[in-house]
Amino acid sequence: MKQAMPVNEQQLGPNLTFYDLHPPATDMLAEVTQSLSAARPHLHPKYFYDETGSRLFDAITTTEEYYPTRTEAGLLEQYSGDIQRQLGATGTIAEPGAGSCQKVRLLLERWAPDRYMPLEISRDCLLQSTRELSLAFPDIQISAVCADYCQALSLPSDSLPGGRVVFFPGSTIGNFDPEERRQFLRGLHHLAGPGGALLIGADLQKDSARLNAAYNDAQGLTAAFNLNALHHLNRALNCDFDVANMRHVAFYNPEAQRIEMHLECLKDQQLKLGECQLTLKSGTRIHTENSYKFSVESFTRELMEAGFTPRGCWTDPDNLFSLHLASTD
Ligand code: AVI
Repeated sequence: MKQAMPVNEQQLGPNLTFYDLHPPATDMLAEVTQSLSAARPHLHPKYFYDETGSRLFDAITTTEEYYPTRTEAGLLEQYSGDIQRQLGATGTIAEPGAGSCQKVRLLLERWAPDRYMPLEISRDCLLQSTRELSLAFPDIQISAVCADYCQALSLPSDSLPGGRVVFFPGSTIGNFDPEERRQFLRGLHHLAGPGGALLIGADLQKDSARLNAAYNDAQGLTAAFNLNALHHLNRALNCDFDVANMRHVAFYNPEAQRIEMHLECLKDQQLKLGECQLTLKSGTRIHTENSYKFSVESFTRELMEAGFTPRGCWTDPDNLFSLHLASTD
C-alpha cells in the first residue's frame, strides 16, 4: 500500500466536507501515443467520458437494448430492505467513481446512513453533485473525496471516516481485465475496512444475441459513444482523427466471456499526436473497451479471492444482472 498523502479538508456546508487528495494529472498525450502505437492499438475506456461521452452514456442506459442499468435499479428498488436487514445499521456508504451520485439516492433515502462518501476524480462533477445532495439530505454527512480510484483505495483506513459499506454499482467492475479486477477488489476490501461490506453489481452471461444488441443499439448511441472517444482526443490533444472514416464494432467474445468494443479504420489515415506521426492502416482496429460478463458463481469466487465473505446475491427473474453483498470479515 502507498503512503498517506496530505488530505486537504474544507467545510463547504453544514453537512458537506470536501477532502482533496489532488489526483495526479495524467500525461494524456504520452499515454495515448503509447497505446495507439502498440502492436495491438488500444485506448483506455476513461477517454469515453468527457462531457459529451457522459451524456451519451446516460442516453444509452435508457435504450430498450441496454438492460443493465434498469435491471439493477429494479433490484435495488425491490431488495434494498432485504440488503439493509443483512447489513444492520449503516454508518457510512462509500462510492468510488460516484459521478453524478444518482444511483445512491435510493439507498440514502431508504437506509438513512450517517455519512455518504463519494470518491470521484472530476472535481467539478463531485462539487456539483454533492452540493445538490447535501441540500436534499440535510441529515446525512457528505464527505466528498476528490481522488483517483486507485489513490483512494490505498488510503490508510483511518484517514477518512470508517466502518463502511462500499457501493460499486453498474457492473463497472466488468470493465476491468481479470488481473486489474483482482487488485481492484482487494482495494475495495481495504476501503471497506474492518466490519465493512461491499454491495456491487455484476452483469451476467447470457445469450450472445442479447449482449450484441445491448452494445449495438438501433439508435446508434453506443456507436456515437465509442466514436466520441476520438472526438475527445481531437479536442483535448489537438490531433486529427478522421472520425467519419472510423466504424464502431462491438461483439461478444464467448471464450473471453466479454463484450469487446473496437473502432475500425475504414481508410488509411495519418495521425499527428504531438511530435509523433502515426499511420493507421485501413482495417486496423483500436480496442476501446472490454465488458466482462460473469456467472453468479464466478463472481462470488472472485469476491472470496479478494478476501470477502459472500452474504447475499439477488438477481432478476430473467437472470440478466446480479447484485452481490459481501462482508470484509
Ligand atoms: C460503464 N460500463 C459498465 C458500461 C458497460 O456496459 O460495460 C460501458 C458501456 N459501454 C458501452 N455501453 C456501455
